[in-house]
Formats: sequence, C-alpha cells, structure tokens
Amino acid sequence: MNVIPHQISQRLDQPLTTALRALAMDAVENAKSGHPGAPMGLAEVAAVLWRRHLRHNPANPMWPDRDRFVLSNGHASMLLYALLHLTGYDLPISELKSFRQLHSRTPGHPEFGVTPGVETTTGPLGQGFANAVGMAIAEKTLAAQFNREGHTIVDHRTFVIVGDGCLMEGISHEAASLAGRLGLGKLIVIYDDNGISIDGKVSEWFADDTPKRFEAYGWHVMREIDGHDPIAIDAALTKAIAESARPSLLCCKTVIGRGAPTKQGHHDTHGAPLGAEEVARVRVELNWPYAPFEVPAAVAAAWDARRQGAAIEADWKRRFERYQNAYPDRATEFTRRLHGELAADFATTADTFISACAAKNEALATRKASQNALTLFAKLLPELFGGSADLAHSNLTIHPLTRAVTRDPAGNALFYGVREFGMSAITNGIALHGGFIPYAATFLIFSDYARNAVRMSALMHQRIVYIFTHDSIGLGEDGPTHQPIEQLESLRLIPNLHVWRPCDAVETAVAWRSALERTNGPTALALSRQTLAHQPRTPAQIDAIRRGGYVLIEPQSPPEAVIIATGSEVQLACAAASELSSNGLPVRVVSMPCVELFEKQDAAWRSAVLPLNLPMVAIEAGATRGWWRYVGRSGAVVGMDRFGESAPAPNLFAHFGFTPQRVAEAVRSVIAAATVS
Ligand SMILES: Cc1ncc(C[n+]2csc(CCOP(=O)(O)OP(=O)(O)O)c2C)c(N)n1
Ligand SMILES: [Mg+2]
Repeated sequence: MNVIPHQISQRLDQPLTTALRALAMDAVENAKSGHPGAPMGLAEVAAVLWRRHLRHNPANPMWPDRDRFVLSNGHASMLLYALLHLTGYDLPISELKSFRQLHSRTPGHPEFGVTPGVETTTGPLGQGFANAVGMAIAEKTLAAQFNREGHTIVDHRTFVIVGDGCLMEGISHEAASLAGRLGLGKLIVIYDDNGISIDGKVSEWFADDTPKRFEAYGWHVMREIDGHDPIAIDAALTKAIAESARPSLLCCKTVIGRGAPTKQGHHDTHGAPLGAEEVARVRVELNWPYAPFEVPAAVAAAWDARRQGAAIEADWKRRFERYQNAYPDRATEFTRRLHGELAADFATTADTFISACAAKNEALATRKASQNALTLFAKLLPELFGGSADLAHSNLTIHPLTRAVTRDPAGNALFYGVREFGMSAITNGIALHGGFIPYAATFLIFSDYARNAVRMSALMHQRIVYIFTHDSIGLGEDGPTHQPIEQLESLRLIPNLHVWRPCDAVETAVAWRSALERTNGPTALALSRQTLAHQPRTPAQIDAIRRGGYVLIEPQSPPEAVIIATGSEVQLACAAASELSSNGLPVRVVSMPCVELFEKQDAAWRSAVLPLNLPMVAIEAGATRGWWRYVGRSGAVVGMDRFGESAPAPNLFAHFGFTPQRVAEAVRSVIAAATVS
C-alpha cells in the first residue's frame, strides 16, 4: 500500500511547514535554550518526508515493519518533537511547552526510551548516521532470514537526516564506506547542506566535495536539491526510494534559520533562541498570526497521520497473518526474536554448558573459551549477529555457523573492516532495530576508539555483547601501544555497562550467559590472549559467579587477609595464597569477574565475601584506581599505573611485579600494617 496520497500544493503545504518552524522557534524561545536554526531550515524536507513517504503509525511506535527515521543532527530535536506531536504520537503540546525541562519527554537531544517515536539517542554527531546504517543492515538481514516467496513481512526503509557536523565526523566515513559495500538500497540519507556550523561558515574548514565522496563509496547521490522546494524534495525522495541497489544521499541546499528575516543564514540561529523581536517578525514574515504553541485546526488535521498509519499497519498485519498460516514456525520465531526473548531451552543449555566447562578442567585462553560459548549459543540463538573490526581471527568471533552477509544475505556475521567506532555505533543500530542480539569485537585497547558508541549502548539500555580481547600486558610482544592499562577501569566508569573479566572457561561461560540474559544494557567481555589455568569450584561456587564477586579459595583456618583478583591475575592470587597458607598464613581468594554485578548484591553478600575487618590486596594488570575502594587506604593494589613494554608475556609479568612472591609480600605488609594500627 502506498503512503500519503496528499498532493503537494503551495497553498496547503506552506502553513504545514510554518507550523514546524513556529513550534521549533517557540519551544526554544520558551525554554530559553535550544537550536532553532536546523529545524527551521529543514521544515520543507521534514514535511515532505513525513507526510508523503514515511510509513509509520503514530499509535504504535514499535510496530516492527515501520520505516525508521533518525535525526542524526540531534540538536535539531525540536524538529522531531514537532513532527511527532503533529502527526499524532503520544506527545501532547504540554510536552513541547516543557522542552528541555526536568522529566519532560522532550529532552535537549532526542533520547531513545524517553519519547515515543524516537528511534535512537542522537546528539553526538555522526553516530545517528551510523545507527541508521545498522538499522538498514538489520532490516536487510532480517528480510533475508524471514521473507518467503509471496510473503514479505520485513520491508521498510531507514531515513536519516545528517548535518555538516555528522559528515565532518570520521565515523561518517566508516559507516558510509561499509553501507556502500553492503549495497543498502533502503537507506536514504538527507544532507542538510546549509554551509553553517557553530563557528560560522563551514567553507573555512569543510570544503569536501561531499557528493563525490559518497559516489566513491558506491552510493547513489543527488546533488544540489533545493531544500526549500517541496516538489524538488519529493522528486528526489521518489528517486531514492526507487533505487534498490545502493544507499542514497540527497544533498539538500538549505538556509539555516529559514524564515527568520534578519538572522537566517547566520550561525547565530544554530544554538540560541531567536529573541522576542525576531520571533515576532517571523510571525509576520510567514503569515502566522497564532499564539505560541497554537496550531490552527485545519493545519493540525492535515498533519494528523493516525488514520493512515493505522491502515498501513493493518495492511502489514494482514500480510503477517497470511505468513503465520503459511509458515507458523517461522512466524513464532519472528515474534520471539522481535520480543527479544531467548530460546525456550536457553537456561538449561547454558547450565549444561557451564557444568561441562567445569568438568573439562581445561586450561584455555578466555578468548578461546568465549569462542566456545559463542559457538554453542549461536546454534541456539540465530539472532546472534555480529563480527569484528578486522580481528576476527584474534578475537575468535568466527564459529562453525558463521555466514557473512556479503556471501549469504540471510547470514549472521559482518566483517566490519578496521572501523571500531563505526562498528559499535552500527551495532547500536542493529540492536535498536530489533530482531537481533548483536556483538562487536576488537582488542581491548581499541575500545577507546569505540568508546562513545559503547557509552551510547549503555545510555540506551541496549543488549549488546562487546568482545574485547588481548586484555593486558599478557598480550606480550606487541608492546605498550597494544597493551591496555586504563581501559578496564575506564570502561567500569560507564554507567550501566557490565564489564566482565573472567579468569577461566567457566567464568567466561557464565559471563556470556549473563550478557545474553541481560535485557537492559550492554556487556563488555575483557578476555585474555594467553592461556589461563582452570579453577576448580563447588557447584555453589559455580552458581556464585553470576554475582560478580565470590570466594574462590577459602583457607582451612579463618583467613587473615583477602586477595581480590580478576581475569589472568586470579591464578596468580591462587599461587600467592597457596604459598602463604603453606607458610601458616591463611588467606582467602576472591574472584571478582564483574565489579558492577558484585555491587548489585545485597550488603550481606558483599560483606560476607569481603569482610570489613580483614586486610585486603587487589591484583589486576591494569590501572589501580578503582580497587582502593575495596582495599582501603591500609590495603595494597598490585596493578599498573604506567605504560607497558614490548616483550614476551611471562617476562612482562615478572618485570612488572605480577609474581606470587610480590603478591605474598603485599599480603604480609597489609597484615603487618593492620596489626600495628
Ligand atoms: C561529536 C560531537 N561534537 C561536537 C558537538 C557539538 N555540536 C553540536 S552541533 C555542532 C555543529 C554542527 O553543525 P551542523 O551539523 O552543520 O549543524 P547546523 O549548525 O547546520 O544546525 C557541534 C559542533 C556534538 N554535538 N557532537
Ligand atoms: Mg550545518
């Protein structure tokens, strides 16, 4: 069914676009803060796209086959809020009146989960664009996995508006290059080519030939579209929609702040209210004699997309019912995946796998243990979809069922190339789209390249698994450029990110399970390159791993000190404890694979594992800062607050003092200090 039969007519359309301009300008004025320029400059583009092409249902923002719309230049948020309000989403005018205020549904930048109809959180420029690439990848792959001859249940487009800022950002290169290679024909990008960014005219610092750049990526590009001419915009969108083999870029020439008689075209309109005087002049200029936030009934009625949206969704539902009749199992699977539910036998399979890992008693690099987990879970969960940024053979993300989407469109793997930030923001888009549990992999050191997208996964509460291998100086000869020091601790600073650093195959299996069962946020797995010893555990200890921190070794007599360790340093802690115990000093070893989960345990658990009255030493081959909160000022941390060196791993561990002797010494010194005080 075709969208929007509306004819474009200047007579009707002008008041509709003026309503967008007025709502944006008035909300910013009312809030005394915000960005009126881009919304005013984009009014025609947005009106034509939303009224004539976007297939959506305001009454059901989560309908799976809706077109996705991403406003990558998130500072133009009032444009999106005005569109959502006018087309009939649950965003009343009172919310526009409380734009940018505490607890409103209209925060300064669009936030996923706060406002119905907002598909992703945007504001960090360029990432919305990469999210949109992820959504288009998800659509294409889901369609290939589920559509059947004569039964199309996944068939939607991803529209995205980007500004100069998004295209200046390096991530736009990463994402556009991959989108071109993947031939994402249903991705349509509109470039708000207004020649202005915050500091002024971009020609001073941004003189790329953007159309040529995108042509070089293999895109379908339309140049020099008059972004204030609805007929030209409509024609360009129609052409872009007809292009199915390549993503499209529509370069729309616009005037920032269009409609503001003395300020339009000037960077002053970018991020400040126009001021009462200019606002009054806009009303005269645009023939808009209405009070702030008043939308005349005829204009409101013309914008209302609810009836049409309901019809579009109803049409899809009929198609889905036919699909259900023809392919009942596939339909059930589609629904399960869209709801983000794990396969019914997930929990028992995971239990069996964890017990098998424990029984195997195998020394493994945790990256290898992670590959084993991925191999098992990929069989059970075809929604696992991901890849590595050109390190698949080091990150060990390839498993027997790996099928690259470039070779099999219904596949489950992406080869991201060397694009860590693009990969992670694309991964956010895949997660937001729905139908997949995505994962993304690189060396832990390069999580810094990906960092802001990882932060956005956490902010948006997305279920994503980051596989960060080569997690310490244990990677050896590649040297200090590749050896993470501050990365573990710095990832732990990101709210709502679970950082796991498992010490053996059993903890790795539990970490994967925990990541997959987590529905409200991402998980980062920090995994070793080098082989790690297997740790024997009782069933109760195995069960305790999910709590993030637990007693791994309890001496026969009451402990006089506690060693806390993570990952590769757990085996070191065990060696030190055994040496101390054989010398008559009973010491407990606590394995702390996930600090965030340990912190979520009740006080009884936490103080049972880490009794307040016992001296403590923490060991981690990384920055020491976070561990002081557990060991206290009289405790000790064996860590690294300097860069590493290039040498074989065993030599480095010895050189930097990660030896049982040094740890034992640290334990003796904290016991001595506690005895004196
Ligand atoms: C990654 C990132 N860097 C910087 C900013 C701050 N910032 C917000 S808008 C903007 C300028 C964007 O220019 P453009 O996209 O052309 O927007 P316009 O002025 O045309 O509205 C900047 C630097 C940001 N939001 N994100
Ligand atoms: Mg601009």
